[in-house]
Amino acid sequence: MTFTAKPLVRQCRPGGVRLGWACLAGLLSAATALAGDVRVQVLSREGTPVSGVAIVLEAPAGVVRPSGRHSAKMDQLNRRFVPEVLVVETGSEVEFPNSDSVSHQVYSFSAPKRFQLPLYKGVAHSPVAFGQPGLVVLGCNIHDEMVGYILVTDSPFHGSTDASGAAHIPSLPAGTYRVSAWGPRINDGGGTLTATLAVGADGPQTLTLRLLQPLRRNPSPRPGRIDWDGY
Ligand SMILES: [Cu+2]
Repeated sequence: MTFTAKPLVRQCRPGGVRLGWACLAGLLSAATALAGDVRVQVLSREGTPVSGVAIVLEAPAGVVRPSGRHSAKMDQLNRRFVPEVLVVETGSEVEFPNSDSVSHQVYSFSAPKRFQLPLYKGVAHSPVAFGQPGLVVLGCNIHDEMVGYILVTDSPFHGSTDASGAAHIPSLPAGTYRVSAWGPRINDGGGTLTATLAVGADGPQTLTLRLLQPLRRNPSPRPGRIDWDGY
């Protein structure tokens, strides 16, 4: 069946970044997943998969929510954050191992979580807890080109798109969900696409989000300017 996504909501203002109305075309179809599973696929304007897009499904009122505090990992490899975009539930802890041969000094000046990890290699620091929802923009004080993102969400129903442009969110209770898709190279809607998705008891479903605007060449936002004095 055909599903047309509408720019319904203004939401996802992570890290104080104001994101606008979404504009997208959506297609909902049957897929070969388990009942209650949702697959969200993000395609570029040209139809190629878009990886590293954070997908969050906000549950309707009354849905029983599983506990979602977890441990996660944001690695550093080849002078990049891996993954570039990580989605965790509020209250989760994230490790920041450095798998490079060079040292990194990781920091965030984003409002939901300000922290810095003094220059290190390997596993030198304790995991960092993320207790407030929003977008945390990561930088390295040594390598200005490094940028990574941690989207902290109150929703336990989330994922990020893989190399095929797809995110798989399993075991959703039936109901109507608000879907948001954020990516650092998405131009549409200021970076966030939104849609509503009805998940039925009978239904594994795929929601395909096709971008209307070309992708940005460089990820945005960038880490905030840093001032180590007094930090
Ligand atoms: Cu670095």
